[in-house]
Amino acid sequence: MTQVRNDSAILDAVVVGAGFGGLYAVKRLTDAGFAVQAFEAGDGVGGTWYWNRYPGARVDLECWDYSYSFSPELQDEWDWPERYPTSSELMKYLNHVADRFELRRHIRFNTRVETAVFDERENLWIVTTSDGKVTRARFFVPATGVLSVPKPPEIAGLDSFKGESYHTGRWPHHEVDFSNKRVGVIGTGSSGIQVIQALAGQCRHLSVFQRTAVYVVPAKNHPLTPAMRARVRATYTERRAVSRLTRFGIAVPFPVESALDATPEERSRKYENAWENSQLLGFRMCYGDILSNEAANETVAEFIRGKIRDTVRKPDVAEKLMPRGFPFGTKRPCLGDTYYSVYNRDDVTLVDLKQTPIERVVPEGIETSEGLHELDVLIYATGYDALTGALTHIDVRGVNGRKLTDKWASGAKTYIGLMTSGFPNLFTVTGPGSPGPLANMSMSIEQHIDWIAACMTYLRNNAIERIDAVPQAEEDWMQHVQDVVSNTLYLKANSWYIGANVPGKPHVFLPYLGGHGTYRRKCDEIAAAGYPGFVLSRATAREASQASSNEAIHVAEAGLMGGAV
Ligand code: NA7
Repeated sequence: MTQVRNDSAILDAVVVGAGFGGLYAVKRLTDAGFAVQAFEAGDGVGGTWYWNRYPGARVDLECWDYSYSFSPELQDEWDWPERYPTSSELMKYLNHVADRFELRRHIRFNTRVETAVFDERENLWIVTTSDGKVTRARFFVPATGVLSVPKPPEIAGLDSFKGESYHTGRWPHHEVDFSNKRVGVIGTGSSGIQVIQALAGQCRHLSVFQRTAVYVVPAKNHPLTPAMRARVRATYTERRAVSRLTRFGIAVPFPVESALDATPEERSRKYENAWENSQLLGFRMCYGDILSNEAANETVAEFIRGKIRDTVRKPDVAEKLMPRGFPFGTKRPCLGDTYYSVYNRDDVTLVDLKQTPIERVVPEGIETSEGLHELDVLIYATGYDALTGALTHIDVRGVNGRKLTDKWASGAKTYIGLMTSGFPNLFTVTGPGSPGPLANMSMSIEQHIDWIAACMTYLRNNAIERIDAVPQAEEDWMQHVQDVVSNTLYLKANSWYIGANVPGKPHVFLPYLGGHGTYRRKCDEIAAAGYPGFVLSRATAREASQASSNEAIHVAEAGLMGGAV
């Protein structure tokens, strides 16, 4: 493989994106001696955090877990100021990473990847970008993120609004002035909950348009002192090692006890403790069956409804804020220290769209079935075309010119969340079929990229030019993904995990719920066994046509699918 880097040369890999995934891919692959070109649509690094700069934006995992583990020096030198870093703090961190490891020279900014076509004769990906250039590389590694293509609301009249409007996932890079303005927020997922808390009291009036009430648990965010940082650093290595083997990729063991075996008093004590000392996974970690038994789940749901009743002074508003109709945890719970109390303010109105649906956006604001809500600023916190959107927005074509969008028309399929058959040498990062968003994302990203780098090294060392997933191995893996989720309550919610938030998107549960640790072990076993479930080929198709057949090294059956967790 050549090490030369220019547009006409053949590179080892094209990476897409310069967020957590893209930066680590550049670092890991160049360290392994590969020639890499990354492309990033934005004018800087940051990925999700580059685009999500709305007021209140911050990560919902603790900084200790949501950060790179590959460099002990980086871990030691970076001082997080708060338990849950803001988007601007995460941007500082990722810029520091890019500088410290000299990654920018491998990244072309302001450049969007438009097409990626697999050349079967040469076993190369031909990548065209928005600057009109063509790049050829052996491997294509789209680290495009799980939540990077914003989903607009399907509401009539969006363009008619005469005020300012913003999507949380494409927030402008200039300061937005809300003072003395009437602001409307559509959407009450994690982004909406954060922006609502940040804007309440900072504008003339805030109207929240809620379609589905969600479970919001306290963030208990706080500044970090040097002593707190020192305590974590004293056992950081062990903490990371434990995290790598757990279900969610954080160092908290998953319990086995049932909520239903505990007395109401015991449960109440445990839930009060989770409420007071919460983190995102706190309630899910109280008992082993919160995510698998409806009655157990309802004990948490009712506890949180009780907290809403206690906090929100107007009973009719409290009632509207109570999540019902889907189990706790099956849509991502949100974090918020002041969310419910926001509704005690006179300058905040909750509009329940279940009772009074939006009819259209009009120049003056939003018209619901009960009348006009006049607005100066409209914020769409309406989510993303998650998991597949970023990849299907690139025109990707594999063997026989087949489009990825056609292959995934009835649901995305991958083998172990890393390759999709018929698209050789394309590695997905935290994509469908991997634990992705249902585990610590930064740890999932490192695990994926480490696996990909090791695989590419193996191929290089064995003079193998092409790797593809075996279709049956992929079918078996996706069946396993469905079997695991069917033992849980996750299918009872219309979540973005299942594609239910995007009209017309096939309803298939895409993340692998077997747990980060189990998944990591499966991936490692497959690599150690010489990549069963993949077909590896040494000669190019061109050489093969001369030599009468492509020298396939093996087509192994996966055989590692059993043992759901
Ligand atoms: P989410 O979690 O997908 O939330 C989107 C919200 O927008 C949700 O409340 C939706 O209601 C609402 N929505 C979407 N379309 C509409 C329309 N047309 N009308 C009214 N309301 C609508 O996205 P977020 O950005 O908040 O969070 C994404 C992830 O980022 C989150 O899970 C964390 O992992 C971080 P619905 O529930 O569909 O009724």
